[in-house]
Amino acid sequence: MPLKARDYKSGIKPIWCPGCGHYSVLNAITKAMAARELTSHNTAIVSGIGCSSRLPAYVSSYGFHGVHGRALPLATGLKVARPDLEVVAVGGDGDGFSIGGNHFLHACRRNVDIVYIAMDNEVYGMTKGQASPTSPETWLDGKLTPHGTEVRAFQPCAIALASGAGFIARGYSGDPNGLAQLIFEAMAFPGFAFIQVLSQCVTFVPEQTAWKQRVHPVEGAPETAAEAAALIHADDGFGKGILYRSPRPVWPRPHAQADQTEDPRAGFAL
Ligand SMILES: Cc1ncc(C[n+]2csc(CCOP(=O)(O)OP(=O)(O)O)c2C)c(N)n1
Ligand code: SF4
Repeated sequence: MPLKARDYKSGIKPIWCPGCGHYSVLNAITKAMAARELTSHNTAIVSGIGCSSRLPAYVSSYGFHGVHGRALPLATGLKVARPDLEVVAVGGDGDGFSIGGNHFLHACRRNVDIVYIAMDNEVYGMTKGQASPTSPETWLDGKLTPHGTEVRAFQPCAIALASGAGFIARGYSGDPNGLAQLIFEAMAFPGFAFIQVLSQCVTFVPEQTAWKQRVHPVEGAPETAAEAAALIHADDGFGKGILYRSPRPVWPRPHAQADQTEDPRAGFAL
């Protein structure tokens, strides 16, 4: 009998703040898992550290709660070793774009067949509200950035495109059904699929509840990278939907797998 979204919940109660956007991302992931008829034993959710990175504990699947900023190398290694698994990396903007920023660039360019969901609340939630790479330049926090960050915000979708990602989408925690559809499409995409999810932190950036008035569907369906670049640069950062979808060969290529005839540990005294 097909499983329902609720069947993919682990039974561990999330400890996120009431109203945190990450609840909706969890719901969207389990909806997408049900729609794709995944099982607990053919799915692995991998994370780094942060409020968002607690998510694997809440899903009934294989999970790995790793080291801060290292969700993508963990997910990459897992998918290369176990291509039969649906591997989903999750985490926050701090985890993925600050300490993990270099891994993000290389995951986009390497094109291993994994899904990466960055739950972007433009702040370090877990460590109590410091600015992150995606914090707006003018974001004022009286104690920590009293004059704003005075640093240009990181643009995850533009950087994903420039780094070679073949699937780039933006979702919103206030639209869990739309987000579930994007995750479904990302899982179906052959190659690295990146979704930036605007996922509000109601505790440290309560003004993000106004995002619901700002999000809008993206205009257009770009077919080339140049068209996608134009769309992403023209967008105000609140356009949700698929910004780019263009498959290219995934890594590892079939010949690389065929060459691995010997146990790589042979010769080592274990
Ligand atoms: C190596 C290392 N550096 C710093 C930290 C402290 N730390 C834990 S979570 C975090 C940032 C979390 O922010 P984000 O990834 O945006 O997730 P959120 O909590 O907002 O969901 C930081 C800096 C750590 N755990 N390990
Ligand atoms: S601190 Fe922010 S990100 Fe963390 S659980 Fe609370 S609302 Fe969510």
